[in-house]
This record gives sequence, structure tokens and C-alpha cells, in this order.
Amino acid sequence: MSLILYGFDASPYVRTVKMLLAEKGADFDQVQINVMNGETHLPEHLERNAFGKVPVIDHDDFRVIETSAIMSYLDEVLPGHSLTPDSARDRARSHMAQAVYDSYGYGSMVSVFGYYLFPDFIGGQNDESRLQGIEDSKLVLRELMKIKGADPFIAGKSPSIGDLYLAPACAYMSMTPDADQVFAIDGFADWWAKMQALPSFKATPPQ
Ligand SMILES: N[C@@H](CCC(=O)N[C@@H](CS)C(=O)NCC(=O)O)C(=O)O
Repeated sequence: MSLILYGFDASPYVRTVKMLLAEKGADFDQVQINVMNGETHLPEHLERNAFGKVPVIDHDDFRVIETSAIMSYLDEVLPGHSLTPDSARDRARSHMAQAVYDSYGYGSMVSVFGYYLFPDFIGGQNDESRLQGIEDSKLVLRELMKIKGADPFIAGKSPSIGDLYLAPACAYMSMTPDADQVFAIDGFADWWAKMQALPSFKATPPQ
């Protein structure tokens, strides 16, 4: 079995995939494609993903793009415990977290942590978009914590793909002066402590 992950370790989406690989104990090779240097838009990467994004995986001779497809594919084909909940309702909770993060979370969170950590990547420091990003990020975290309810993780008693989506962006948010404000959401502190304690989180620091 050959598994190659294309994408660099500063990418939250790449970290989501690497957390799943760590949960599975999978062996893989990684080709660092640096988003900050524009490497996602070089011809050899556009041949892998015409939209110029990472992550991309090659599993034997099968290529998968888009984190959602990569996550469900790897969860199914790799041995190890499943990150997909057993019940339809818990699967829906995990999918909701994933879709909410994709549709509303990543963009709003990156406009806050990018302001401090990657200003060039987001087109410069824009206070209006940072302040809007704080409000939008809080809305996302509030709704995801409602989905989590009293459970320790978003879709139940153990981590699911939905949790792995959210954690990497929260890690960057935690490095900013706005973290206390964004994270002041009921239930968030418990969830965040549990995510930070996961070996798969500890094993995949952004570089
Ligand atoms: N829809 C894509 C989004 C992935 C994405 O936004 N990746 C970022 C890095 S975190 C990227 O490759 N950005 C490069 C660019 O936009 O130029 C997915 O789910 O995989």
C-alpha cells in the first residue's frame, strides 16, 4: 500500500487529514506543498488539483481531492478505529460540523487568525473583516457546541471527522489575542481541552 499526502503542515485542512492518519496509525509519505509560496498554483500541483488546493492524496494509484472526500475515503479504507459514528443521527452531527466548518467556519476563522499569523495570505490586515470574523466564528462555535450538547465530542462519546475538522483552526485561533473572546462559548472549553489532549492532535503541530 502506498499513501502520499500532498500539502504542508501549516494548513488546517492538511492537519485534519493528518489527525485522521494519526488516529488510524497509518504510514504515509508527505510532499510539502507550501501554500504561502504559491506552490499550490504551480503546474505540477494544478495537475493534481486544478483548483490549486491542498490536501490531495494518492492511495496506490487512486487520487482524491477535497478534504471531505479524503476523510471519508481514508476512514473507510484504512484499518483502525472508525471516525464515522455508528448511528445515523451521530453521523449527521459529524457531517453538520464538517459542513458548517467548510461553509462558514474556515473563512471566518482564517480572517481572525490570519490577521495575526498570515496577513499576507489573507491580503493584508483588515480590521473590519477581523471583527466580522470574530462574530462569525462565535456563531459557528456556538452552533457546533449546541450539536455537541452534553457529549464530550461533537458527535458523541468519541472523536469523529467533525471534531477533526474544527480543531486545527481552533489551534491557530488559540495563538491570537482574540481567542478568549471567540472561545467564550458554552461547552467550548471542555471540548477544546479534550481535543488538545488527543495524541493525534499532539502529533500534528503546525510548522
Ligand atoms: N475545499 C478544499 C479547501 C482546502 C483549502 O482551502 N486549502 C488551503 C490551505 S488550508 C489551500 O490549499 N489554499 C491555497 C490557495 O487558496 O491558494 C478542501 O476541502 O480540501
